[in-house]
Amino acid sequence: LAGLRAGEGQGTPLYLRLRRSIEDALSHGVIRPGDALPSEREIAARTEMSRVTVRKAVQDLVASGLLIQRHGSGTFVAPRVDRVEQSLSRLTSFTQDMARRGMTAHSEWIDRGIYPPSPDEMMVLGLSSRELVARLSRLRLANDTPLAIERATLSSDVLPDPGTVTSSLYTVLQRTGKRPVRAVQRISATNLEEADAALLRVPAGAAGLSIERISYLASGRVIEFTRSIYRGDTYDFVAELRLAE
Ligand code: 16G
Repeated sequence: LAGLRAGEGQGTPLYLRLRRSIEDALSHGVIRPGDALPSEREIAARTEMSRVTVRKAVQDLVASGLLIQRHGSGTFVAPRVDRVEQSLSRLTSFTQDMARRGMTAHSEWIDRGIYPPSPDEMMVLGLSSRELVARLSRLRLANDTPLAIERATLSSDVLPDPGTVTSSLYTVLQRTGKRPVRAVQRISATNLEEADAALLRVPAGAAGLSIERISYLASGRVIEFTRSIYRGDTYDFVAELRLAE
């Protein structure tokens, strides 16, 4: 904490100077991921700033995801999420991907139900407006860290009761012989909107990867249309390339 005194910088609001000092302490490893921050009162005493100023600096850093607050136990430096490397040549499920890395996959449901299809769902899944779709929207977490938001749509013939999906969608599809064998995936850059950023616990506007996956059965029928948002700070997609003929 010795390095936490507000830095120089005439004209810069005090809370911003304190915020920068804390950011510097973080980037220089003076305080590390998982460390507890001293109490507001203690920081105020050591930096000779008011508690209001200290609170504002801390709240700013909480909002930007660098610090986290746990009720009753204080403020901590957010744990660092190691980047996840994801192969682009294998068709796997989130649960499988995480298990392979020794992590446990969890989902928090955003929505799970049967709906009339939207025009793009009709087009991609080859459905008419009289048919219905199953929508599964989930926040996907690994070891309690949110990594992605996935919004999957399947025809309701394929998944008449979305309630049967409690953990892995692909495991449920496997049981009914409808696990996809091929998929086309499009990845593009995006800046996270406020609501998605809040779910993923990153600052609004942070970098994200928007991924569209259309999955097929061996027969060529489209089985799944998924639109996902992955955190840009945790994912590396890796593809193996071979010399073109
Ligand atoms: C992957 C897929 C998603 C699929 C999910 C099933 C992307 C980019 N990829 O995350 O399309 O629905 O796996 O996972 O979204 P599960 O079997 O663990 O539910």
